[in-house]
Amino acid sequence: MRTPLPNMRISHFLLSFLLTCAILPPLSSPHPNDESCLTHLHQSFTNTINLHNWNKTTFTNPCSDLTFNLAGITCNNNRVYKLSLQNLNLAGPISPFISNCTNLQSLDLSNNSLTGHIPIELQLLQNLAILNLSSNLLSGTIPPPLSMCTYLNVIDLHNNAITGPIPPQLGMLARLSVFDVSGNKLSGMIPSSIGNRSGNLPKFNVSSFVGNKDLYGYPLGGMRSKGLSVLVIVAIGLGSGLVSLVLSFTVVCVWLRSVEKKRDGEHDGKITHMMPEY
Ligand SMILES: *[C@@H]1O[C@H](CO)[C@@H](O)[C@H](O)[C@H]1NC(C)=O
Ligand SMILES: *[C@@H]1O[C@H](CO)[C@@H](O)[C@H](O)[C@H]1NC(C)=O
Ligand SMILES: *[C@@H]1O[C@H](CO)[C@@H](O)[C@H](O)[C@H]1NC(C)=O
Ligand SMILES: *[C@@H]1O[C@H](CO)[C@@H](O)[C@H](O)[C@H]1NC(C)=O
Ligand SMILES: *[C@@H]1O[C@H](CO)[C@@H](O)[C@H](O)[C@H]1NC(C)=O
Ligand SMILES: CC(=O)N[C@H]1CO[C@H](CO)[C@@H](O)[C@@H]1O
Repeated sequence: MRTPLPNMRISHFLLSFLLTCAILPPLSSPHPNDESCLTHLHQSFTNTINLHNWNKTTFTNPCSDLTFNLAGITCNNNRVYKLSLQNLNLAGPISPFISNCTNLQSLDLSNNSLTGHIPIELQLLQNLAILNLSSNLLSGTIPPPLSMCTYLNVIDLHNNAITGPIPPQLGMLARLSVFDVSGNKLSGMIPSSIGNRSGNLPKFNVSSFVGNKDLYGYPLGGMRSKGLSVLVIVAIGLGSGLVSLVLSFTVVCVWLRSVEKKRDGEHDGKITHMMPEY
């Protein structure tokens, strides 16, 4: 009776193996949030010709080996963690459902033709470290709650049509090392939390802010604002008014004098004429 031992071992091993398989999730389980995220992104873009293999079937399991070649998508631990969709001629708005890609660390949609505003829902991406939306046609304002993404290292929004002020809250992002909002339509004073950062926080120079007509304050020039240009216009107006006043006064004076002289001359002549000759 020595044979049962190995048999028992084998059956024990088989049992535990089966148990493990039942308890652990399958190797590539699809994630409903990622599916929702990709489906809605795909729907909101109006030119998806360059999004190779982006279709309903692949969205259900974007991180499986079979659909490994989903354009621009990188996975980690079976979740979408990087979207690199630059230079793809994408148009249309950025879907707010982007926030369902909850493990996203890097979002690069740069150099496309995206329109609309920066979705405020980006604030829900708690792991977001890199945000590059540069060289698009985005308008609207920079959402202040972006400061909720505490891991943000990079905010690159250059070359868009973004309006409004720079939210001072963004200065709270301790890891922010690249900040570029050049070439937009931003206005108002650069908050010192961003323009003149204190302590060891990475500093941003002029190149981060240039090309925004109505933006002013350090490190851009001083009050290059509307207030000053209004003053200049008033000064020019007052100055030219004064000059024309002096000029017309002089002309009138000269004219009056010449008239007076003429009269005096006539008078003198008459007098001379009427003078009795001795
Ligand atoms: C989706 O793309 C995958 C990968 O290219 C392909 O195998 C599949 O047939 C496509 N499905 C549809 C519905 O187009
Ligand atoms: C932007 O994308 C276009 C193609 O759409 C490409 O020709 C150009 O080189 C890209 N620019 C940069 C700075 O990557
Ligand atoms: C953002 O994208 C643009 C265009 O693709 C690229 O030139 C730039 O270097 C990127 N910004 C950062 C901070 O990597
Ligand atoms: C920048 O900050 C420093 C220290 O907080 C301060 O002394 C300085 O006046 C500030 N510069 C400007 C231009 O605001
Ligand atoms: C501004 O800083 C960037 C790096 O953040 C650097 O490449 C660039 O040369 C600096 N520009 C000026 C004018 O100092
Ligand atoms: C499952 C899930 O997180 N759904 C969210 C996807 O994004 C939209 C827009 O932000 C939310 O409304 C959903 O709750």
